[in-house]
Amino acid sequence: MLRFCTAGESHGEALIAVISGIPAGIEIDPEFVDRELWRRQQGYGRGGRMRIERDSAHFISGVRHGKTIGSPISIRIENRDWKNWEEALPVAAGDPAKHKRLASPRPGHADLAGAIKYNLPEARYVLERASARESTARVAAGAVAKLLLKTIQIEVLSHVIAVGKAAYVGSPKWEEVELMAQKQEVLLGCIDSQAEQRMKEEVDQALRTGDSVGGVFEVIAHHVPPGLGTYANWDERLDAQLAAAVMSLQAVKAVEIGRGVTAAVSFGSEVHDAIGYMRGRKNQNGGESFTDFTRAHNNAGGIEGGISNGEDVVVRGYLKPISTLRRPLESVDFATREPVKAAYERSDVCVVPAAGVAGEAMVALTLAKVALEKFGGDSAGELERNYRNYRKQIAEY
Ligand code: EPS
Repeated sequence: MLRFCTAGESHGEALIAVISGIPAGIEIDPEFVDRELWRRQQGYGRGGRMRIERDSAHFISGVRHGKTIGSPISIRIENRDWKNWEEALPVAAGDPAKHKRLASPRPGHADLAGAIKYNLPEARYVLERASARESTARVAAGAVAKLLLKTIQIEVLSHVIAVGKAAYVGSPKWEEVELMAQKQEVLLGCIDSQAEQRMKEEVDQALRTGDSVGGVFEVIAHHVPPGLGTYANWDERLDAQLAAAVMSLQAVKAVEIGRGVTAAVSFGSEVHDAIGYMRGRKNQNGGESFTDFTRAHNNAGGIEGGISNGEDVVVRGYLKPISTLRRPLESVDFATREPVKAAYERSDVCVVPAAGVAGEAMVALTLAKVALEKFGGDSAGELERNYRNYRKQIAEY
């Protein structure tokens, strides 16, 4: 069973990811993992922290001679900023005079609810763990999941479809999303440069006014075979698992599968993906198609009845604007209970492309889990063999 967890705080010594249940023999390319971490650091509107960090994955266990060995994989990512916080946030008791309080909670952040819940006098420890810095560890774990999925030909990428009110309308080709992921310079991660410029203007406005801006990313999982997940039990539905995984990301407030939102306000005839049959299709395009069944479009986002249907799986994450504002909202001082402005140290203004990369990680980890449940295998060879046999079975259907 694939499981993973993360540990670490935003300004602590390091972030940690532990992943277990990955079969032996999966090739681990550290450059690929670091490239994923780099992608998460990009985007127009990031704050000062991204100029400090050079996120890089240090594998501690579970990988030997470049391949997984079946035991739990642990990864450490250094926080370079730790050296600036060591005295303010020591593991030992330290000097209380050096403690940096977060004196007034930020509306929208975990600060107030977390401080009440953990019975803390202020919110420093809350923000340390609630911060989206934690998504770094998820991206490292997700990179391992992506390398596993590669053995069964599944790829996972994202692109940005909205920043504030600026939106991209359309359905990109997989190749366009692939090209986007290869770029060495990331603006806002939109495949349409005109829409991207409008997105940049939204960020510029937030920068000018001391505000922040949210948006929507779309994760696409390409070449997912039909049959992952099941309607048999509520918690085994693929859409439910993906929704929970993406919703768990910091600042995500809504998740959509395919065209779920517009489907709710459309007639059935406008929504459902009509089924066709094209004899020989699966043999004509180099093994890209799983069966000879065809679909008019993919409004279902590759999932029907909680099961993947062989079309690309499409999951959208809707991000609220970052809750740290340079021109802060009203709040209350933790100590005096007097009205004050919410705390501000430094912050990102827009994180939509970075959140998309974290979304890819969560989708990849979820697909890796359900793929291992479906195909099983303690080694890469066994997994591939089981996958090939299944492909043969569904091709003959
Ligand atoms: C983040 C690092 C953090 C935050 C951000 C995500 O760095 P710092 O707090 O040192 O500036 O900028 O977290 C938030 C947006 C948040 O609200 O907590 C990162 O590595 O992505």
